[in-house]
Amino acid sequence: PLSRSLSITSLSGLLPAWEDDELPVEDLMLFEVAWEVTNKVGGIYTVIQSKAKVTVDEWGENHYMMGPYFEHNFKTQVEGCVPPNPLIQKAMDALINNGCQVHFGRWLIEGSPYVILFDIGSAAWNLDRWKGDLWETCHIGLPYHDREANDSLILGSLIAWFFKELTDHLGDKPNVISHFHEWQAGPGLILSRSRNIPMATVFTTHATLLGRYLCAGNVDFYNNLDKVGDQWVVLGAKIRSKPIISSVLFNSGIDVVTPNGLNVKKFSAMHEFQNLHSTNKTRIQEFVRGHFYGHLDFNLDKTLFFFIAGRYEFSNKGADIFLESLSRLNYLLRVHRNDLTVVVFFIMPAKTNNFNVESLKGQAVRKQLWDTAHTVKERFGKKLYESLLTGNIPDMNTILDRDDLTIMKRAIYATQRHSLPPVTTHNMLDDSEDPILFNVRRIGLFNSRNDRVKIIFHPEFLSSTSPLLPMDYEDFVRGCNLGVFPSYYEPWGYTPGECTVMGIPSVTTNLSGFGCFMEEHVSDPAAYGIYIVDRRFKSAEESCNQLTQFMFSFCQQSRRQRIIQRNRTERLSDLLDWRYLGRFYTHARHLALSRSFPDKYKIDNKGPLKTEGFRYPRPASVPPSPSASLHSTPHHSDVEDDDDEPYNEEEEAERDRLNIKAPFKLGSVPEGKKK
Ligand code: G6P
Ligand code: 1S3
Repeated sequence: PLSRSLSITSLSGLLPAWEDDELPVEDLMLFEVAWEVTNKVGGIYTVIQSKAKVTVDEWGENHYMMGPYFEHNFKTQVEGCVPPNPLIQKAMDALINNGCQVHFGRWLIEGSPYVILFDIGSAAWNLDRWKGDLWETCHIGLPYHDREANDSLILGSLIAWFFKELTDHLGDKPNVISHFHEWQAGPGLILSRSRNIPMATVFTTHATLLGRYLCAGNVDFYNNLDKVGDQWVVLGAKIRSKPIISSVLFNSGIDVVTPNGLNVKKFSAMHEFQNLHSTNKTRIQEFVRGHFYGHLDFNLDKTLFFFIAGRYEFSNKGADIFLESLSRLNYLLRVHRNDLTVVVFFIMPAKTNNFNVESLKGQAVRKQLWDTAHTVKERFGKKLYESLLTGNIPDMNTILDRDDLTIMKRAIYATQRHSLPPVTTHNMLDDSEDPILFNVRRIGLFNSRNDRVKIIFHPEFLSSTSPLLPMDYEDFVRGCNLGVFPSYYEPWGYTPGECTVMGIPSVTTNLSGFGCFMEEHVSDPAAYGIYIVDRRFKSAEESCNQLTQFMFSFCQQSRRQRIIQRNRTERLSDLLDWRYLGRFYTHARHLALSRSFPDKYKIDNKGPLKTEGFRYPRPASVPPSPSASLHSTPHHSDVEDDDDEPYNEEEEAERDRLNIKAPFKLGSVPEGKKK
């Protein structure tokens, strides 16, 4: 019989009543198929890569990931080897002997999973034949020019071929279960099923094309969900094959909702993450010193760093309401004569023509000032030393001679600039049409002296090898004060989750899976540094005001309050740990096996998953603010740094901890069989 496919969507959801029976993984082989295996494109890479460890812990040598082969990715991320299981080698050989290239190795990430990677180019000559197969099987026609859809068909055909070869030689055992992620892996699933390959299958979607396209347009998506069917037809004509592949996959409905987890790192010293915040913040401050050279009339010790990052979908990711709210925040900080400055980073990749000269010059000027200070310091030190050797305190009025003063004056003159610090760090290919720049011009936030909110648009993902801002994303996030992700279309949204596990507060929305998940499981998310903007039931104007309020009240916190809040934020990490959230995937696999091989695999809980109903209570140690609208944040102070107050971070953390009953028992998660 045809194996029945499971559909899962990455929205937040209910927690399963956990079954104790573990799968006999020694009698099974698990394959996980995704376009983003060893291939970073977006959020799905994070799912696959971060989940690898818990999956390998459970499945050991019987777990394989499959995806496209790209030479650069293979060379930089994979250690090639021979498959230890001869059946895998045999199935690969069947393809290789027919002129296709298939590569095997260990992906060098935590858990070191095995990967089987298929070279799309080497099999492209089969494309027409495989298009014919797809048409005959399920009447999906792929347009000639659609590279993405064509590539996914080649990958899918190779994978279905591999599974056919593998299962033909398996006999009764082991049983195969394959898990396909997103529509790019869809053809592999469709073809496997149409060829009656005896295996259990799971399909996970991470975002729908329909949602992406409609939300990015001018459609009031969430209030017109009943009309989505019509839009599907309209879009089907526009983007053709992809929605059809998706609709074939969605036909069987949703069985399990799988919240996205992370591989949570726990430091042995409780406040190590606070120290990391401090060191990385210093690195960001250095960059800012260069970027704003000649205009550094704000106090870096009273400067907060906010950021937004992700795929450049301007309105889906909420960059539109973020900019609008920043303009309002700027106004509020100015009228309240607040001496705080907020530097906001937009990290969203756009088409560029490398860094711009002004940004590079800024860093060069900063470096030159540093070198000058160093030279003068050396000369000063030498003279001081010689003077002390002769038993004299030098005359401080003359210890710096004319040459020293000249060097210093020349360095200061070099910092003069006749333009404002640039908003963008790169030369944009589409400067006039770019939505962020267009809106920055509209609201007039040009990094002028009077503005309390400064903007830096870095239209490229961060890298530690960048000559401009040499930091990787993780270090950058750790150094910031607040991540702002006011998404409109966001099935899950990893960015605020990543902030949380690093102890950095963030803004999310009740239209994102992450925001809904937090709303469900944390009594007062804002107290833990998770600010949820209502974009579901409020107008855009009201959402903007709410976001502005969140940011403004964040700006009013003292340093001590920010530290307390970071401690709390970090405490939510357990909730996002794959060791816990991996259960949903395990449950989906149980369900798929029980449906495909009912004689061998049984599951008690066949119905929809049930919530365990836990909630993190409000933290008890710091009294809430009298203001109802701000009840969640630690109480505000007019003083930026009330460091004189006796304060013991460890005690504070312990007090909160005692108030929180463990929401779930991590011990109840099967550790898996380590092979
Ligand atoms: C960490 C460090 C402190 C530092 C603080 C800055 O907590 O341990 O030494 O003062 O970060 O916090 P802020 O919110 O001002 O970036
Ligand atoms: C998608 O990636 P995105 O940023 O295009 O998949 C992610 C992983 O499931 C999800 O977190 C995100 O909301 C989706 O949008």
